[in-house]
Amino acid sequence: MKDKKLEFETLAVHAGQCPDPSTGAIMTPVYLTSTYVQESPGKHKGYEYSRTHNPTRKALEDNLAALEGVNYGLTFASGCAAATTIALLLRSGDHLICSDDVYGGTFRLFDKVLGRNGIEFSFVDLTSEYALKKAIKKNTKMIWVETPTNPLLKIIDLEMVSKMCGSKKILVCVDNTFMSPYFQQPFKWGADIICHSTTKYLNGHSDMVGGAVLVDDQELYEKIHFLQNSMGTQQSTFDAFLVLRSTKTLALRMKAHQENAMVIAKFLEGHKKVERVLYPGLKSHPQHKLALKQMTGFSGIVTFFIKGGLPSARKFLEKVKIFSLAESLGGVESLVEHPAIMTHASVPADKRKALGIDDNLIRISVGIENINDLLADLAQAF
Ligand code: P1T
Repeated sequence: MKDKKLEFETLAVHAGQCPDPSTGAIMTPVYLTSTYVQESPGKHKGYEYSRTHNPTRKALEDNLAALEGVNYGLTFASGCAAATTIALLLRSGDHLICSDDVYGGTFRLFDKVLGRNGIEFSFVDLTSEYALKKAIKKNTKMIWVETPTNPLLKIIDLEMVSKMCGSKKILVCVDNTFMSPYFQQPFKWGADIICHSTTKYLNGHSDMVGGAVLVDDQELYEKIHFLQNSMGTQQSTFDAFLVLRSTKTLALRMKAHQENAMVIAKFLEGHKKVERVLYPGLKSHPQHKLALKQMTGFSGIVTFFIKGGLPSARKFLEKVKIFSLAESLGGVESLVEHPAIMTHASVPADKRKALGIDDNLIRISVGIENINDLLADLAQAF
């Protein structure tokens, strides 16, 4: 659904949904059904089997498409299921260029699963226009951009990447998980495909796992839907309902995440036990200006290097009380984690070292609790 007349907050509450025609129920029902009765063979109401289509999932898909400003949405069992399905647009012998700093599970999927089945992958520092240009080959079919990257929060210039790839018919896929469409809409900068781990900000309540793909082009949508239906990578109906409920408060939550994250980033920047802070909203971030250009906010993830190496990081992570030591991000509760041992353990140690995912690196997902409690918790953990 593309409705340019309505503002983001209004679309978040209403897009893709209307009161149930039979009861007036304001919330889209959870259509827990695997099949749909047909009047005559092939004569049905648009739904045949729930792997292919489901009304609850459809409401969420239309809602997310409206929020990203495109025509089509698809939802998946997880962010990784979404990535798998997109990457399988490529065939054996095709080449995909991926940002060098990405979620460890995305790296593992490309390097250890799809890479072993004939698709060629290069992991490149896409903050460098020169590096991207050099990496493009005759068989390059897709660029995979995570921006900000996980966990180092590098910003990749979406306009630069899209301009370079557009003329060469290379698809640009942007993983928009860290920003959510509230703070970044990659289609505005020329991306072809957007994906999300809806497990994170879109759902925001840490009670499900899911993924989404948003595209504007009908042919591309049909190709991805064909793959989804063939492989069975679709989102479960109940989990789709949970995300649909959650996007209604996305704007409110994102504002709260960002407000707290900015205070925490500044607190960390001034703390004597902190070596360096990475947060796109800080003037000290190497790409702060680019962040201001392509994002409308900075979201809630803050990364920092603690003084004293792994022992010091371990001590800090064991001492937090309100922050929970856990993988994932984007929920209303504050989380903290150690990328080298947790989310990015599947990235080989030498690659982590080259990227700068050091043993004293800590990643925080700032929740929406009261900022004074969060600051007090961090202060006591140091
Ligand atoms: O966990 P899943 O829903 O399959 O999503 C994978 C994924 C995709 N893209 C990004 C940017 C992600 O951060 C993730 C998952 N990330 C974590 C679990 C994490 O703690 O970083």
